[in-house]
Amino acid sequence: MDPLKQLFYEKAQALGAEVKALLKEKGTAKIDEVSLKQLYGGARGVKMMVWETSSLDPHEGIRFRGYSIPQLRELLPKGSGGEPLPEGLFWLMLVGEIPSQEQVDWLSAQWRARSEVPAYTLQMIDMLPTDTHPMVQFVTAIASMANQSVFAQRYDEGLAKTSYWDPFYEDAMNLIARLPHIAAYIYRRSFHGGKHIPSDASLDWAANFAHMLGNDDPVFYDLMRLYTTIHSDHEGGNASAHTTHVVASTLSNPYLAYAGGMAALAGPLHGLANQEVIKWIFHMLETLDTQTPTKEQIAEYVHETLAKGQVIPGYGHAVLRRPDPRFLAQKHFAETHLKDDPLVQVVWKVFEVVPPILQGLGKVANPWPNVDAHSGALLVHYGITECSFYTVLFGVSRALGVMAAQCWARALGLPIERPKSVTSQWVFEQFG
Ligand code: CMX
Repeated sequence: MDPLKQLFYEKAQALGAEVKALLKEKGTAKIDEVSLKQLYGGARGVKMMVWETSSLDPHEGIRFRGYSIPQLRELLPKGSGGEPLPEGLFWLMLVGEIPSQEQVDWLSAQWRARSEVPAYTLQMIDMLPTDTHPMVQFVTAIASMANQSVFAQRYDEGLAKTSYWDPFYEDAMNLIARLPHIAAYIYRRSFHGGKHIPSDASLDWAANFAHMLGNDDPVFYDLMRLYTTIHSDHEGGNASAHTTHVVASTLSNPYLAYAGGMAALAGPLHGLANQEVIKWIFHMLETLDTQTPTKEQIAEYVHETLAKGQVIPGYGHAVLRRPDPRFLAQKHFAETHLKDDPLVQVVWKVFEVVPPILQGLGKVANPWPNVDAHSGALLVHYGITECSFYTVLFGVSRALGVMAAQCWARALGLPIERPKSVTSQWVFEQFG
């Protein structure tokens, strides 16, 4: 058994035994209540699932195994430019320990060794029209790999419930290893005439991804390390994580579960917002006929967007009640590396203008920017200008969190998810 798998097995055995004992003693203890508002309001805040890898506080933002993003930027093993290696975050999410440099090097090598994408998957991508949205290509490619699922194969052969976690871990590792290759393939075929760039075995997972996209600037390597670290996980209730969780709970294989999660990420209220933000900014600049709009001009454009009954993309959040630390991490990166970039400066001006306007509407729970408000401007600076690809980048990163979390779900033997629904007729009979 590989060292990470062995460590995970030991941790999972220990927690599994503790949970079993707790459930035996206090299994009927109440942890939450559900209001009518929550019933009709997307179950906001209802505590109804276990997610081991990260936890989201409305005011502090995301913590991965208890560590904030600034702490991770300090403590995780780093790439050449000083940003954390996503390999380290995956290790931390899976086993709850900050890994050593040697351990992340081992993981980089593992993912390199597992990275070969089936030829038929690439051929299948090539069958799609080149103007197919990159997220559609991505979901299709991921689902196509399901017939290589170790989990599905072992399940067919007859797998004991206590062993579900083992082949799930194998699929998770293979899937994560392949994703940058699939994403880069989609990018190069969609936007660079199919001129693909071979992988560089000397690079870590995120730097190699940057390389295959077509930019070998070491600062871009570092951006991709940071980007894939901060987008990886946002506890379990967000749409892409929760969808992956529900699908995996049926014991559908990890590829299909993650493809389901990516279909959820592709919605404009979730991951597609990173595409929408940059489209909205470019449309604003075109409408105003300037690359350096004043705050007054931006405010006017924001009011126009709201008057059309549309949302301001990149602002608001279902849980957060302050500027997203993932936005702030990207802002910090931009302040260090590209503070004079005109588009970045527009993003910062929008950050000054939008919150008071949204606050003034009196109904927006969180007027602050989320993760998607900043990423596009950074990507444009490094030549990734094709915004329909942005959600694929988010998706590659999200695999780290949801796959680690689902390894835990299988190890803890979490059952098929099946909450109770009610009809409006039932609601009125009770409360009308
Ligand atoms: N612009 C304008 N109005 C907004 C708004 C925004 N950015 N954010 C929320 N509102 C509105 C809602 O549409 C809702 O209006 P109605 O009552 O008229 O329907 C009202 O404010 C209350 O909504 P909320 O409780 O503040 O927000 P929700 O929890 O329902 O939704 C979210 C959260 C993210 C979907 C919402 O803020 C939004 O649509 N933001 C813009 C899209 C976006 O950036 N999504 C990315 C989120 C991060 C991610 O998952 O990647």
